[in-house]
Amino acid sequence: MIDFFYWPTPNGWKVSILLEELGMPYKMHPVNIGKGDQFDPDFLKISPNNRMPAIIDHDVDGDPISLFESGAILLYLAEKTGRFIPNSVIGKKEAMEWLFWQTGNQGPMAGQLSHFVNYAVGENKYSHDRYANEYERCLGVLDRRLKTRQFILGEEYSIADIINWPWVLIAKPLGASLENFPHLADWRNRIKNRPAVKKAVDLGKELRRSAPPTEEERKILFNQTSMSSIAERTDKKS
Ligand SMILES: N[C@@H](CCC(=O)N[C@@H](CS)C(=O)NCC(=O)O)C(=O)O
Repeated sequence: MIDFFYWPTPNGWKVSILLEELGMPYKMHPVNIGKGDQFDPDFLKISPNNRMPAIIDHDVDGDPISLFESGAILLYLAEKTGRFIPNSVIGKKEAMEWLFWQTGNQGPMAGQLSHFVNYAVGENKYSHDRYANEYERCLGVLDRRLKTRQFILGEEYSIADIINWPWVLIAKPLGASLENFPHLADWRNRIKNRPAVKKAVDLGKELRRSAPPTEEERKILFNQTSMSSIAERTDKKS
């Protein structure tokens, strides 16, 4: 059984999609990032960067093991089950390239863009444009890759698709259009129709915020330094 520490956002969906695709039993534990659950000392023990997703795998020889960072979790579960990852060295190399590309490029750019679209509306045009351009550039990278392929690694759906898809799903709310990226748009729809993906994106949808963030939420999410929230919350618990 997997303990799954989750909040319904694109980074959370990467792992919920793979768990659903694998049909692996899991128990979801909401990490309300707007309320500061990510700073709970017990959570920091498994996810030291105060970010979800994270998991604890109990189905191992010996003590349960914990993992943080979506790319590491996807790779671990795929290797463990031998599914959604190629067998060959070259195939794995390509999977790795697109996993690292997502966590080093598309993910951070989309995350920062989301900040300027949703939370710092109209406050800094230069920063907003910078992230919007970078996100759009990343959409172009994926579109070119998919021009001659059904999926990112070729004919087989894999963790390379699973990790890249959630931030493409929400292109429109991020202010981007897929009109100029027809191969990416087709790929987005192909994956969206998978039953496991539908179930995974619906996981915890009742938890999603329906109103703009409160001042408290802004403070927790956007004014983090090495000294602020973590120290404050750790002190309260100890
Ligand atoms: N590189 C991380 C990114 C995870 C991430 O940014 N998670 C966000 C939610 S989408 C989070 O937990 N934020 C909490 C915070 O900012 O304190 C991964 O791929 O797992």
